Amino acid sequence: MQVERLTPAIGGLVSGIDLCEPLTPLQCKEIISALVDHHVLFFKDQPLTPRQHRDLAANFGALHVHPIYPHISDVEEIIILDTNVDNPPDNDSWHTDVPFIECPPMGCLLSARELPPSGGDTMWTSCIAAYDALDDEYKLLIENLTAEHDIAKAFPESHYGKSSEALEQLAVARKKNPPMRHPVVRTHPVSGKRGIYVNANFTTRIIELAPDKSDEVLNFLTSFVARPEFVVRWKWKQYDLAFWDNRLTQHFANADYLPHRRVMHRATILGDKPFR
Ligand SMILES: O=C(O)CCC(=O)C(=O)O
Ligand SMILES: [Fe+2]
Repeated sequence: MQVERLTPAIGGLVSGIDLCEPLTPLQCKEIISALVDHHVLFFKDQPLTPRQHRDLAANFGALHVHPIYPHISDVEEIIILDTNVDNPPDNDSWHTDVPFIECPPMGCLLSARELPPSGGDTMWTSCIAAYDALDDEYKLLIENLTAEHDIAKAFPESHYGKSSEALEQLAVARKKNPPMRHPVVRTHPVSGKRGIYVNANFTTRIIELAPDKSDEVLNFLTSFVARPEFVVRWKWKQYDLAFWDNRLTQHFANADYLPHRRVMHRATILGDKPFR
């Protein structure tokens, strides 16, 4: 397996490995080590079936079943993101996945199934590189803060509650997933590096700060992480697979391709409880 660095901050293009075949323990170790180093890995031409996709992800931990997104009928761990004129894309804002649970995902494996003729690129940013670039005074200011993450902010009724069944599912998901608190700055459990762990989609407030100050800090941090020098942008081909470290990255899916359709499959690997 070889890894080509795509930018100084983030991104590795992996070659020399067939993910449709079962992985050896050594290959799993090499992938995790490359992931921790590069934050997001890209593998070209990996035509996985949903079961192969699930089994591949299961090498790296227990899998999450999403409370709202639809899944493959007999493979509940594989989310289907099928966006088109009737289901417009809404992942065009910077976020980390599933921060509303106590032990948010360590990583996600996203497979491109059907793509528009152009557009639909995805970007990832390194929240470690962003944290490193803050000045010391700002690092001190945010060091011991705690933020709240709310599923209701990212999955509003206006988009996800369009039928009575959908509304009911949303109500159940919200009840099961009340707002969750995590440190604003978390330490990566493998590399020991620190990074910013608030995002525009899910984070509602910083509990130690007055509302105005909380908004100010959140607005600053959630726009700072999107600076181009922390970002890698991927132009998908069918059956490309991205594996991102969801602990200290955020991603943004460009929503520039309607009226064309775009279909992606995602497996979500559970992680540890964030710590300072
Ligand atoms: O469709 C994409 O490129 C990414 C969507 C997304 O945010 C996700 O799969 O978590
Ligand atoms: Fe996402």
